[in-house]
Parts: sequence; C-alpha cells; structure tokens
Amino acid sequence: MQTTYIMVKPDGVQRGLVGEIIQRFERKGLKLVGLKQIIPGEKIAREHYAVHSERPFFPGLIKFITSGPVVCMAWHGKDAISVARNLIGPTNGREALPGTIRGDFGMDIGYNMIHGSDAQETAEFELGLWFPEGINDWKQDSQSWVYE
Ligand code: IDP
Ligand code: MG
Repeated sequence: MQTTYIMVKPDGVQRGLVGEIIQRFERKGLKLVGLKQIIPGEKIAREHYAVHSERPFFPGLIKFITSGPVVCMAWHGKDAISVARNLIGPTNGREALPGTIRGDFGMDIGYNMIHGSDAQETAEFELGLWFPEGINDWKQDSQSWVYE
C-alpha cells in the first residue's frame, strides 16, 4: 500500500475541474486521506519543484503555482503512485490519451491541471511538505469491495 501526493494546480481550480478530478480518484477505488485548499507561497512552491530549479521554465512555473489556490490531496491504495500517474496521463496534454485527466482536459504543457508524485521517495517528501500536520488514518468500509 502507498500514499501519493496529488494536487490540482491553479488552472484546474480556475477551470472548475476540482470535483471532476476528485471523482476520478474516488471512483477508481483510492482512499482519500487528506484534502485542503491553499494559496502556495513562494517558499513551498520552490521546495516542491526544486528538481526543476535549473530549467528555463522554472520562474514561470513558480509564478503560475503561486498565482492562486491549489487543492492538495493525499490518496491511499495499492500501488497508489503509479495508479494515480496513469489516471493523470503524460505531462503534455496534447499527447495524453483520452480517458486520462490531462488527455481529456489539457492542451499546453504548462497548464496540465494536476500534479502527482512520481516515486515513493518523492511522495514521502511531498506529503511531508504539503501536509506537515499529517494525513488521516481511517477505515473505508467500501474498500473490502475494491480489493479481493
Ligand atoms: P509531471 O507533472 O508530469 O511530473 P514534470 O516533468 O515533473 O512533469 O514537470 C513538472 C511540471 O513543470 C509540469 O507538470 C508542468 O506544469 C511544468 N513543465 C514541465 N515542462 C515544462 C515546459 O517545457 N514548459 C512549461 N512548463 C513545464
Ligand atoms: Mg514530476
């Protein structure tokens, strides 16, 4: 079992896609263990995207991610990190297949609506960064009909 950090970015919030996005994770069978809306400051944005700090698009990315509210989520389940990345689709929405979130709703790479952790270590780092207060441990009864 894994927990992954998922975030609806400012473009997804502005476009009113929060409910649509949450629904896809929920109906897949993942368990919601953390949820909040925040307007990120520059410090947390830079820490989150630190691996991209040398890339030419980094300043624009920080400006974008701090431009308005994001919706921070933690989702738990079997192989949750790769399952979530598959629901999200590849980075460029024009190349993402229909059926994925980016494939269904996105066009430009900079406006791809959603972030998902890409590995166990990054998930742990990002969950600690965005949910310093911790996430919720709870039993969802319907999970007994998701996993055999
Ligand atoms: P990912 O979100 O699919 O994991 P990464 O390569 O980790 O993609 O890039 C992080 C984010 O940086 C992307 O989701 C996108 O918002 C932004 N980004 C990546 N490459 C570009 C680019 O070439 N131009 C503008 N923004 C980019
Ligand atoms: Mg990434």
